Amino acid sequence: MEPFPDLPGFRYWPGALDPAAQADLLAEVQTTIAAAPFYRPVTPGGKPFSVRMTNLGRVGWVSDRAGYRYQPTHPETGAPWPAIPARLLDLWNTLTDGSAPPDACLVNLYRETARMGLHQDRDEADLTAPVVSVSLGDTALFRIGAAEGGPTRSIRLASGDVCALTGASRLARHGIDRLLVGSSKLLGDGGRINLTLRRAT
Ligand code: MD3
Ligand code: FE
Repeated sequence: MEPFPDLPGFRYWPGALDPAAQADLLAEVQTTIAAAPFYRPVTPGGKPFSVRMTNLGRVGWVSDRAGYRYQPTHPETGAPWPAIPARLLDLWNTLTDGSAPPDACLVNLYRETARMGLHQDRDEADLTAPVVSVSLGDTALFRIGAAEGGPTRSIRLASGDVCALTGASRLARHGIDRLLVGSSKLLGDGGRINLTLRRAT
């Protein structure tokens, strides 16, 4: 569950969700985000992300020319984000035993050429609160290394895999190099959805 001694606090449960649980979760997320369509954020420098995004929860992570932040409404529709489904809150409770509940769930959609450069997640108020990530659909080549820099390693995140970033790994540098296109049939149109549960405020 803590597979890498050089990344203390990185917890990984391959296959945590069986295929039926993956399909149920995906269906609920798709129904829920009908009210909060995927959109393509831009970096503060104005460059569009290749990943499309939406959010669930009291606040959601957004990026635009004004910077990165959490806000209570969808940047294009102005509507509040839909609630985080109970099954995701249950998963958080099971895996983080007793950590205060998440108030944000970023939903990332990767089509075949989408990627995410190496970065740290530091827009949350309490950087000691864990992050929980759930992968659905095509396998991704995930890259992660220590907060201080130095070597990185590549990990395949497949559909149904869950990881939690706690302790020192919470500030790890990480990104998505690419998808293994066609590796899963879960998403009808192909690609990958990643859900990250966070305590943002
Ligand atoms: C390591 N998402 O949304 S999930 C992100 O697959 C993000 O969409 C990737 O990086 C994705 O910020 C990676 C795994 C993950 C999520 C959060 C982390 C790894 C993390 C926070 C700290 C360290
Ligand atoms: Fe991240």
